[in-house]
Amino acid sequence: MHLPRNHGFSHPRSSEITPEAVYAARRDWLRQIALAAAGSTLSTWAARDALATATTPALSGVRSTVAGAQTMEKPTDRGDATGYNNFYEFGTDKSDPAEHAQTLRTQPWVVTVEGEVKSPRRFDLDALMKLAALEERIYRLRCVEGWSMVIPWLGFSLSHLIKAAQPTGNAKFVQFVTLADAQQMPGLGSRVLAWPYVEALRMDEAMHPLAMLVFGMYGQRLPPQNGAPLRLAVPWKYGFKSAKSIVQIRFLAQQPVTSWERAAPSEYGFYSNVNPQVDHPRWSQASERRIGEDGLFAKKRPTLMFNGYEAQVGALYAGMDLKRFY
Ligand SMILES: Nc1nc2c(c(=O)[nH]1)N[C@H]1C(S)=C(S)[C@@H](COP(=O)(O)O)O[C@H]1N2
Ligand SMILES: [Mo]
Repeated sequence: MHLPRNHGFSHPRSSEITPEAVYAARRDWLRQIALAAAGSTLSTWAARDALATATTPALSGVRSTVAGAQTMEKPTDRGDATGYNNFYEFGTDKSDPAEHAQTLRTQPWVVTVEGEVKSPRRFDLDALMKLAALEERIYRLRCVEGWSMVIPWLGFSLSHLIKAAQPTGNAKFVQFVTLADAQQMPGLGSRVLAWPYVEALRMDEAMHPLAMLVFGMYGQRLPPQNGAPLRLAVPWKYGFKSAKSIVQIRFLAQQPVTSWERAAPSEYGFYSNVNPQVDHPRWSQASERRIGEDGLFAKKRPTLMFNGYEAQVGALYAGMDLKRFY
């Protein structure tokens, strides 16, 4: 699993027990129950998912022409992408976010831009969404735990927001601070991470056109469990860099410590680039399971350097020792 050693929880271990296979079996079982209940109740996961899909506002974008933004792979089923999540503010089980995030209040939503900028600013969601034309991009997301998905995201390059923010010449890093509201987020009662969840990118990484600010997926606004109303998608890095439900963007002169580095510095580095040659201390990162390729017998896929985006982003790391800067 994703959790550091000695964190005080008893969790199933990584890859061997294929948590996604367990999840898939449970999901199929819940679908059976939902069918049996035949609409008489909304208490099952499948029925709730159907309702959530039906009530999430539509969103559309033009097909992105950014190089690398259109994998030809088949997108993961929406139900899997919205039912199997990591969003620890709502709990550490994969089903917790879908179950507990539905009450997240995303309106009004303000994002403050601070730190090394010409002048600090506040953006409401509408203002942010108007900074550039929305695009659809189909990116793989590779979780450090060994599973991956293919998701049609809606948003635009983070660089548009960075340009609007007018960082000063001192800005070398961008930090993303996410919502931490104990009233809405039951997971904040746990000490598994220090809240708020924070992530960061080096400035040139953040300016890369593939680094995406996301407002929607599958032709709709983001569901709460996927990080509504705005999150990152940084496709060449492990999933935990893609911070959800962002409320603050800070430009910094010094490299900040991220939540996962703080929790377990020997397991999670600042860069977190997908790299099949650098193992997690407790498991191999050489292969992955694609969610939806169900079952215990589904073949693992080899993990690609930079999650398959090496041609686009490799130059950002030229000359760096990626074993040291993991
Ligand atoms: N605020 C916040 N963002 C987060 C996380 C989290 O726990 N809290 N989990 C991360 C991890 S580990 C992954 S793999 C992705 C999962 O995104 P998805 O649920 O949309 O697939 O979100 C990332 N963003
Ligand atoms: Mo992850």
